Amino acid sequence: MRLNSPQMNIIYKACIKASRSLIRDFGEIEKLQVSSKGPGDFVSVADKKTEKIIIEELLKAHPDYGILSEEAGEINKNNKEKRWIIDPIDGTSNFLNGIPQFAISIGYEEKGEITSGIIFDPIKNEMFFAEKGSGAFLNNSRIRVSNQKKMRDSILVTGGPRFSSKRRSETFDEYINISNKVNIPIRKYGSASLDIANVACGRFDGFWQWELNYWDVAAGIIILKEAGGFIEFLKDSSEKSLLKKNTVATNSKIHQELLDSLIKKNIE
Ligand code: 2AM
Ligand code: CA
Repeated sequence: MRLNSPQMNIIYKACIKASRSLIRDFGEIEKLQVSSKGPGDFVSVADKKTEKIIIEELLKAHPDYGILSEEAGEINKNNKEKRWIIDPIDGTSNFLNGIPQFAISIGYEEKGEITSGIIFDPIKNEMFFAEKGSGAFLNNSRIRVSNQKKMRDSILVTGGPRFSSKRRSETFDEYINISNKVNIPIRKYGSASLDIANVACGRFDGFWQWELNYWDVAAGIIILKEAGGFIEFLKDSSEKSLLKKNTVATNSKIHQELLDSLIKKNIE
């Protein structure tokens, strides 16, 4: 790995260790899909197992650091100065269906700011990582966002509208509006962290998705920033809170144009 700080080493080791068990579990999914019980329970066990390995490994290095993780919630709650933000399997539905598009995402936050992060796709063996001031990398290579300046020539990615969301109709309108406007290709890959990582390395030019959780985006924040991109969280006027991350992440050049194209109703 090209970054060698103690903090990167800790999250790198935790990530690699957890990925071994995750890859094994993914190999079992196919068999489970034909069983009558289905893979649902198995996946939630895999999720918790991966998370346990990550947390154990991290706490071994710093037992007093805070943790916010999708399944386990908060650990060492009082330590808000130094904490890790973890998503053990981002892209759970893909994992559940045997679709190889999911990642482990670990961000490290100091005094409220993410300063290092890893997003690891264990199936493609692609590790995206970055540290504040040191650039962003994919495996051994430095990465940068695309140079695309116009949205009409862009390729975008989104989680799209979620049917459970009260924002469903708005997000659906946005989706249709943007794709119809100038026939911009929009992809829907099902893992928010990998979507952001793929903007960071220039495969996509922009990403948006409403109501994500902090663990979906934490590592992506630093990876995208260090790759020269721009990530922004829009406030929802009904919630007045930044707890749910209404996320727009781009190569920075198409940022304003994408923002303008999203329906701004309900967004301050
Ligand atoms: P997950 O796989 O860890 O649940 C899918 O559109 C992306 O959005 C995934 O990264 C998924 O993370 C994330 N997401 C966050 N909250 C979600 C929710 N309530 N329902 C579906 N996907 C959600
Ligand atoms: Ca997630």
